[in-house]
Amino acid sequence: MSKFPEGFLWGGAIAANQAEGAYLEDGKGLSVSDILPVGKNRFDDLKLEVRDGVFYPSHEAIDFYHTYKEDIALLAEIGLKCFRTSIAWSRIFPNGDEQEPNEKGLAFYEDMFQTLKSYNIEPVITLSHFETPLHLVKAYGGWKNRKLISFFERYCEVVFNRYKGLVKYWMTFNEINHTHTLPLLGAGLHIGDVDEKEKLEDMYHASHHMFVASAKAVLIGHQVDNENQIGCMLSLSPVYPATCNPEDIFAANELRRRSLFYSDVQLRGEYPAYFNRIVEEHELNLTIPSEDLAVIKEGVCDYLGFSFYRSSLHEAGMKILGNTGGIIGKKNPYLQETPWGWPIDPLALRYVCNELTDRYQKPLFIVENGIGLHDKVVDGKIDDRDRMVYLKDHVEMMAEAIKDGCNIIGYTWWGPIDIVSAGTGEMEKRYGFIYVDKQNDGSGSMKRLKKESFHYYKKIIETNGASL
Ligand code: BGP
Repeated sequence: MSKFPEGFLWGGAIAANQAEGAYLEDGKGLSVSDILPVGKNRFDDLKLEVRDGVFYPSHEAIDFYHTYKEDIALLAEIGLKCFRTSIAWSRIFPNGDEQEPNEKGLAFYEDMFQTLKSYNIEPVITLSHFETPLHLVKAYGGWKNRKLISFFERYCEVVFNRYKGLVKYWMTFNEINHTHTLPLLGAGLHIGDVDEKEKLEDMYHASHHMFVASAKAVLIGHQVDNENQIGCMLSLSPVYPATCNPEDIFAANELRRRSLFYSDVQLRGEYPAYFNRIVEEHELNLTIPSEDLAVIKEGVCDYLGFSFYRSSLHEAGMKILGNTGGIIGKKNPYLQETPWGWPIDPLALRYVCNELTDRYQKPLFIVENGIGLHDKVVDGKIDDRDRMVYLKDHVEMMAEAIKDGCNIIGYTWWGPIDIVSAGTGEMEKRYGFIYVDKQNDGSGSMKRLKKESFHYYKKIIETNGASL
């Protein structure tokens, strides 16, 4: 018997910038993701422009901009109930600060959402998935500038109205807690050579403006259509203390709070008490007007969307500026790792669902979970057993969390079709149930091929999680 509620949203998730390609087509402007080159050091030595002679696999990606109809037809064969993607903000407002939107961009997403609906697939849409228009970074300094609030508001008004009746599930900022760990992607911040205090001030101003923008999005979204469900989205792989030394336990919890700070504000509608101490200890000068606090209070998110891939291990004294998103910490001897060194820890999914339910009593939406592997085509087939095991183990833990009392409304596997990796910019880190013949150097036929896991996920969905 299935342990999953009727109507559970089984799905898959991608982001516009990692799949669509066509990075300048039909009037699209550059976003922060478009200027990141390939390679694991892609976040070092950032230049705010596309550079000659540098290879950007994401500029073509898997060409989803042109192939979405065929790709959605394939995804529909799996039986997805929902599909998460983002709207590339710079397709709608190429520079981010215009008054009038780009019709071609709006029409593209309208057709994509209609295509999804024609298969009874519910679109789940992220308003900004590492996709701040680059112009807003260069001309305004990114989200540390409060002018971005009104630009985002205008963007939200336009898309909520245009897609009324087509889209019900929304999320404001993807992994908003990456404001600290990946400032350019998370908050359009190009951190130069400044001291720690200034860095923190920029980051906390940026997150504050994003909180206000997110709250305004919730208010506008509800006003346009009271059916709209608008969530926040965080990277929430749990943090364990490295030992039972109370110092490590305390340090791990402190680090955890730096991440949960974001959902504390977006779900409780106020800054947590522990924030005062952060401000005092770093002697931060922050401008947080009381009118903003009223907006944050009113625009509380409807649900908590989060990504979960692994757990991390933390000990006292580990130097971390900011929060946990993206941090792996010490090696955990009890866990196996993916080829990219990410600890595999399904039980941690149950752990984190319980932690979040206890803290917020809000619906949870697991909007990213998956494993990057080196998939090899042998005799026209791809045997991706490790992906099936990962999927099975995580779905099992999700079922346990539901039995524990967590209200989990859906699960979207990250990258149901291979896409470009956010961390490395490469194709080789594949998450898909559908293989795309495109290689790191840009070669490949772009053909799609079902992996073994395609059939496995289909069976899980067909049986509403009963057959694992
Ligand atoms: C999350 C991002 C995604 C994504 C995923 C996997 O942090 O929201 O955009 O790609 O992680 O990471 P990677 O692509 O680096 O393997």
